[in-house]
Amino acid sequence: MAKNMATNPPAPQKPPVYKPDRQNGDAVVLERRPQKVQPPQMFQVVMLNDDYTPMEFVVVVIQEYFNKDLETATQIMLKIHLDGKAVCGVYSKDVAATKVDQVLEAARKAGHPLQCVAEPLE
Ligand code: TYC
Repeated sequence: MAKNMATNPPAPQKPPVYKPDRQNGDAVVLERRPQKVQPPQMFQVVMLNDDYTPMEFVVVVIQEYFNKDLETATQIMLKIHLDGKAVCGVYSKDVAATKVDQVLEAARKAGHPLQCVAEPLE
């Protein structure tokens, strides 16, 4: 059988690849840019003393909403009682606001005047 070169498809053409010629003044420059993303602002949730809320209630609230064990919660409660206030935890803005809402709602339901606030850090 005679060879028929016309039936063979042409070899696929590769596109030209651009290669920077570092010998010829072409340089690849990777710029170091200053970090633009700032860490989120943090808020401390501060609980305040009063003369009426029972100590046991404050300890339970600190355990429940600030994930502290009994001993740590008792120490924080006593610090509030003696100093007038103490930090229960540090969180992002939304989480801190939620903690404040949860504490105020639990106090309101139980009929205690317990107060707590979120304060920005820095
Ligand atoms: N001072 C309160 C009492 O003697 C106890 C107390 C502690 C209240 C901490 C509020 O955030 C508080 N019963």
